[in-house]
Amino acid sequence: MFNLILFGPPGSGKGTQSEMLIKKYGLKHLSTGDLLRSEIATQTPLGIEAKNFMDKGQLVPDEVVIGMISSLLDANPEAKGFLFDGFPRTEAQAEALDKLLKLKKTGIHLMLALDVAEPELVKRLIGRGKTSGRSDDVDENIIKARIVEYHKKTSPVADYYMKFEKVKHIKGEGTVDEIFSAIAGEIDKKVNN
Ligand code: B4P
Repeated sequence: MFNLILFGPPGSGKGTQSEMLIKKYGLKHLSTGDLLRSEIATQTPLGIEAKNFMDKGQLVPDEVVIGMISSLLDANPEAKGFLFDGFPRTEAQAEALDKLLKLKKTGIHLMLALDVAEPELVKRLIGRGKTSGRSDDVDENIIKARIVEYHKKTSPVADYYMKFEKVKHIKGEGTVDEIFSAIAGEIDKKVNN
């Protein structure tokens, strides 16, 4: 099994790169952002609760996202590995993920952290907001709140995995293909080691 975390601030390209990675490596894609948006679209109680947080640029409570990931790990026993996109986003989520994977006698093999400067993040998200219909992408104040939330709660997650020497930084600015080839290079090094 090969389990990968794609990490980075909002708009760093996690979703974009994940689409290409799952095709190349056949990993099961688990994007908490996509899962939450699908709960919102079908107006489930979980989606209605999550929307309140997402529309303000805040993280959804840990127990909600950990529960979603736990059910999906159980529902995919045949997966040859998982690509975690946008999860874990807090230290509590990272600790819970480690426990869940340990129960399955596996763990995280690599975290790839996409580094992108803040003005570029804001530019990309405002650009996406013009076409995506995502309510968290249209207002610059909400975008900035998401970036503040990232620095406060999410960036410590990289320090958590750094302790286990699992983190590689990738320059997240450049063309999508250039970034993809840097990411694939790190995965191939790890898999062939
Ligand atoms: P997510 O859905 O995870 O999305 P994101 O961080 O906004 O974007 P991503 O990094 O995937 O960017 P993308 O590739 O799309 O989170 C949304 C919200 O859900 C969070 O704010 C939070 O409220 C909630 N949530 C999700 N997971 C959670 C968790 N675990 N715990 C609690 N709450 C959680 O790229 C963005 C744009 O840039 C696109 O338009 C793309 O085309 C463009 N782009 C990509 N690569 C580019 C490049 N190289 N050059 C130029 N543009 C590029």
